[in-house]
Amino acid sequence: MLMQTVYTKPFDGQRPGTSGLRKKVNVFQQPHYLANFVQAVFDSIGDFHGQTLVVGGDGRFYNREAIQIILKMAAANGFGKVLVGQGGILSTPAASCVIRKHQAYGGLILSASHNPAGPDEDFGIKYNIGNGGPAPEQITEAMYARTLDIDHYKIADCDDVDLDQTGSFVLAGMQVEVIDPVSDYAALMQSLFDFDAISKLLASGFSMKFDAMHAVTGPYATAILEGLLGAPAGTVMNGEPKEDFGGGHPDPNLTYAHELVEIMYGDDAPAFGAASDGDGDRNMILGDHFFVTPSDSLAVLAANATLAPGYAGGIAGVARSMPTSAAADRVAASMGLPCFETPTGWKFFGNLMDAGKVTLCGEESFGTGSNHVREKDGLWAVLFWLNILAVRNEPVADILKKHWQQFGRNYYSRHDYEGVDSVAAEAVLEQVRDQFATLPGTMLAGRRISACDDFSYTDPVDGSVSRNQGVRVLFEDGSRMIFRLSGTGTSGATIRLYLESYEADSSKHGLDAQDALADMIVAASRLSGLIDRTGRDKPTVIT
Ligand code: VG1
Ligand code: CO
Repeated sequence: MLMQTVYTKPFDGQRPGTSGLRKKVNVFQQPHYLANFVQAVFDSIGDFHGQTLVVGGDGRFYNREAIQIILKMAAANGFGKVLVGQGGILSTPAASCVIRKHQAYGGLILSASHNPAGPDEDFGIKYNIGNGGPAPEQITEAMYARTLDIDHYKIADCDDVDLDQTGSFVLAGMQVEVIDPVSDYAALMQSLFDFDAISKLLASGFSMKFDAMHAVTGPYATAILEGLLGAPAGTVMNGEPKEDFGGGHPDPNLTYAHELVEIMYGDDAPAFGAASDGDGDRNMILGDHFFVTPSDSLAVLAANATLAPGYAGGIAGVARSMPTSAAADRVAASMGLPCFETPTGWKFFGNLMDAGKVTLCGEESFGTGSNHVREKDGLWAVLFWLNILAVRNEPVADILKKHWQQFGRNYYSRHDYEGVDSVAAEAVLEQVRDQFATLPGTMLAGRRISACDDFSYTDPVDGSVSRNQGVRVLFEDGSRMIFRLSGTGTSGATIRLYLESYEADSSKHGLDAQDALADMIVAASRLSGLIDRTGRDKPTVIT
């Protein structure tokens, strides 16, 4: 078999963002573009000779072509074996599960998560290390450095492989195993949750809907919810993965999952509704006419963790990304557990989990997970909620109301301004930074400012430091205003404004979050000059 060395030139802009390298499909389709990046990954991850690589993606347009290139490059670069999901499919959490279970050296996941898919939309790739989690910043920075001076890559000159039949074969001297993408993951879920109790709940007339949004969770949700747990056919909506995600935007929030939202807020609404994103790592949880914020969901899971068999022995601690509300902190404090605050992105949780410091992690961006894998996990969160509902036998809304009575309510909202001019977006953050010296001690939105900073994180395990992770205005009463630029977009800039206000008084827990935060919202846009600088008078998406 012929191994080729292809001479190439560097491409600009191959720096991985919050979650891998994401670009428009036509950028990836340029000759050598993907191969350059893959070679830069292989050149940055150490000695993997003879080891196993896991490969799979969310099924979006260009997934299959990308996998063919990666398989041939893995063979030429000396991997001993590749495990690839049938049809090229592996959800992000399933890829993490497979890496861990089969002790792979690492994995390449092809996804741009919830970003739209199709020939004119987005594609993405990220590398996960042997613990199953996203490569930490030192490694992604090494990959980026390598993309800047790369001059050749190695690839096997051979035919494409058939990804649609499970089984093993040899490709250019390397073993390839096409695996069922669901079975390892489903077995892991069965080991964590009480499937008998959930089956009984579902058989008792309890109604639910799961919206896979035409993305990767369709086969997983159908096999687990309708197959193993016996939920009626039709429980899973939009369960057929499509290369363009049905033309939709598979981001499980109140704006983009509107089909599910209409059902959950309509007549005869089911008791429980949930959705996941393009690559299966996000989740949205809804009750009958009730929305659970992701920050609250993490707090509820932490407070009720011992109700699920996989966590019956208790949890070691909790971690949340900095912009995520402090609702989980209150639960951790009451349970005497540590709570860590990390920068945005799942890669910062891996060290904490590996060191046994935390069991549950979450982000305000509809991400929740645990140390069962090293990624956030959409279906895992749905099953955890179902397990809690099966034990507590109460409506979702009642569980939240009781939670707030016990811990207080952290009113929370995120306002996204998408597709903003990059210079204007930087200027918004700079305007807030410019006031850091004078703001502390002054009043804003009826609250006294205690401190302002650019969030910086020192990893407690390896001591690495990540700076400039969000501009924060912190208040004495625990309220917060945070300005941050997205690291996952592919065109223009996205400003994320995160707002939080704590309310202990249970007579005031029934407000709409936008009403409860109205004064903070006005104050934040004045403080930052957001409207003038961006020309936008309202956010693109509110979650
Ligand atoms: C966003 C979210 C972040 C999440 C990341 C990847 O990043 O805010 O919390 O970890 O997406 O999620 P950013 O930099 O755009 O704010 V996923 O489901 O897109 O892999
Ligand atoms: Co995702």
